[in-house]
Parts: sequence; structure tokens; C-alpha cells
Amino acid sequence: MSTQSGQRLLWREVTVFDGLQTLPQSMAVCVEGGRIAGLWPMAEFDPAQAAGSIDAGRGGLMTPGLVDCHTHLVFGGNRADEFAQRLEGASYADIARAGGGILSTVRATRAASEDALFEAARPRLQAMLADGLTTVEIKSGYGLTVADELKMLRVARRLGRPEEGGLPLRVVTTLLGAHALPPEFAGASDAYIELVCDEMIPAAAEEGLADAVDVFCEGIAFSPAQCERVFAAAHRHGLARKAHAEQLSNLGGAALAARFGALSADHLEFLDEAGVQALAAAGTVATLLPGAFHTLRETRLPPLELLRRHGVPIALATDANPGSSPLFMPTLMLNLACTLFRLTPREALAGMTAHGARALGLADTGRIAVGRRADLCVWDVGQAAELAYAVQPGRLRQRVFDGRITHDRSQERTDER
Ligand code: DI6
Ligand code: FE
Repeated sequence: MSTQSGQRLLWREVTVFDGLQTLPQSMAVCVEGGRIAGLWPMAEFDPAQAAGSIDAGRGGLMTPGLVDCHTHLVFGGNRADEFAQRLEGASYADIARAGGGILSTVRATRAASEDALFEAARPRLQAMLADGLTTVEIKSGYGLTVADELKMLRVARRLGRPEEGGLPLRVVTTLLGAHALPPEFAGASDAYIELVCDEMIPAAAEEGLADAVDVFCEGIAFSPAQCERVFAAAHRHGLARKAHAEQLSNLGGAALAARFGALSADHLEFLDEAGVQALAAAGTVATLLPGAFHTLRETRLPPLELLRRHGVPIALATDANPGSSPLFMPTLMLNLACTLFRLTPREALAGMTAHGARALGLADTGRIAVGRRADLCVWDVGQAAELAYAVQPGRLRQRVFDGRITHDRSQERTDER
């Protein structure tokens, strides 16, 4: 079944993970006008309450649609050659210092047309939709000129517009101009930061192309003082703040982000207790990225116990990118977060639903509750923990975006082609 917007849909006898926890009883769920219109324990459900609805199915596990709050999905080329070099002993940082890494993707992205970038990103994103994704954040950061960063952001926006050949999902865009120092600014990183603050951010804000601004605060990227200038410019232009922080060393980037009221600080393997306290006090989400940890074979674990103790909301994302996390499968992150970082399956699923949405500043998706957006998945599993426990594509029975069923495996068809 592929349904139209405006139709009233009814599921019965579903187990519901509401974004934070599994509800104790079998439920009936009604969707109408793009929103969750009714949610009843089966024992209290009177069919008259949902009279006139289309029977959308029975049984299975319903979760919010998955939210991937940190990706670099738009890029030119790929870096399989560097993957091989790393197997011969080169480190991610060695490759970056030698002009490879992010900069090799910058060369390929600058050379690619907007259409070519769109056509390359679309199948990656389509595979993620078939894995339950309904909201994605996409960063720029491989252009590093005003024109090329805006080009990437336009591609990202278009990926979320079915009327322009894109796909039915929510796309949030983030300007990551401060990702790496472009070669033409070698030895002049402050001048590049000035370009980011005085030209890129204003242009992206003016054209409505970015929802947020991100920085890479790291020894191989930008200093805390430089990131601070970028955050101040983002704030002046009314854009939300995010940071890549404490991935390879501890420079205090997370605390800096918290001071600027950032939505999230991401990676965080080297985060210390002062940083955790800063996140907690500011209500900044900690986004964990086990795909990069896995790919780079990192050994330093993010401080999970401290994050729990201080009540910091933990989001989970793919970091999908051609270098440090060429992993385009949201449900794999549920498994990696548990096996590598020791999250519980419940924490992992909350990280890709309720807390992922919070890391994007989205209040109306990522939860199953009356009045929220009807972005939903129905899975052929008995309990939520199964999604993290097994790495097994093909268990998505139905995907609902904005109140419309877009994938329905029980009908053996999708309208995503
Ligand atoms: N940290 C990351 O994980 C990505 N960017 C960043 O600052 C990696 C990007 C890449 O290697 O291409
Ligand atoms: Fe990243």
C-alpha cells in the first residue's frame, strides 16, 4: 500500500517504542493529516474512535522514523584508495597532513557539477530510507569556497524535495565551511576563517540554504579561538550551532559549543568531565558516532558513564562520509553503539529517534505521541532490542513519512524508485 496524504490510517496490536521507551501495552495508532491523531492501549480501544480509517496493518514494532543527525552525504568521488593506505599503516591524520583525506574529497567535490553531486548522493540516501530513515542532517564542508559550499547546500536541500527529483524525507542542512583549511589558504587559516564568517555564513543565511553552522575543532583543523569566531558569526545570522569536538584530542571544543548554546557536540571520545558538565548545563546534546570510531579503529571510548550521570541526552548518527565513516546504514549504528560504546539497545534507539531530533532542534519528529508528525517505521521484529542486536537489513515492513506510507514491504512495492 502506498497512501496519499490526508488519508486516515489505523494500525492495531502494535508494540510501540515512543522514542524514549517501549510502551507497556499493545497499542492502536491512528494517523491523519500528517500527524499522529490517536494512540490507545488495545484494551481501551473502541473501533468507533477510528471509524472510516484505512486498515494499515497489525502487529510488529512501531518506532519513530529514524533520525540521522550527522552526515556528510553530499561529496564527489570516494576514498577507497586511502582505505587501502590505512591498511598499509598510514593513519587518518598522516593522510590528511599529506594533502589527502578531506582535501582529496574537496578536489573531487569542487570538480563535480550540482547535478553530478545530486545523482551521486541520491542512491546513498535512498538506501538509508529503505533502512527506516525519515530525517537526515547533511553538512557541506567539501567545497571550502563560498560558491562550492553553497553548491553543496543546494544539493542537500534538493535531496529532500520529491518535486525536484529528491526523496520523501526531512533534510536539515548545516554549513561546515570550517571543516578543513583549503590549499589556497595554506599558512593563512585566520584569513580563511574570516572568509567563513564574513562571506560564507552571511551568504548561506541570506539564501536560506543552511539551518545550522558546524566547525571541526581539532589539531588537524581549527583552533577553539577560530571556532569561537565562527560560532559568533552563526549566532549573529540566526543560525544554530554544532561542533565536531574532542574526536582525536581534547581542545575544549564541546564546552565552547555549549557556551554558544549549540544544539549538539559530536564525536566526543576525548571529552572530560568539565566538558560533560558544560553540555549538561547548556542542554546541548552529545552525539556519538560509532561508525567513525569503528572505521578509524579508535581505542579511546566516549565517556558514557559521565554522560549518563550528568543526564546529557545522547544522540547517535552515522557520520556518513567518504573517509572516516563510509557507512550508509542507520540501523548498523544501533548495533555498533551497543557493541563498541556499550549503550543499551534502548539508549541506542532513543539516540536515533527522540535525541537525534533534539540534536537538530526538531520538536515535532522523533517521538510517537498524539500531535507529533507521523514519521514512523513498522518493523518485523518482536521487541525494540532486536533492532540493535542483529544487523539484518530487510526488517522494515512499512515506512511512513508525514502521514503517508512510502514503503510497504508487505505489498512488495515502494514508490521510491
Ligand atoms: N570529522 C569526521 O568524522 C568527518 N569530518 C570531520 O570533521 C570526516 C570527513 C572525511 O574524512 O572526509
Ligand atoms: Fe562528521
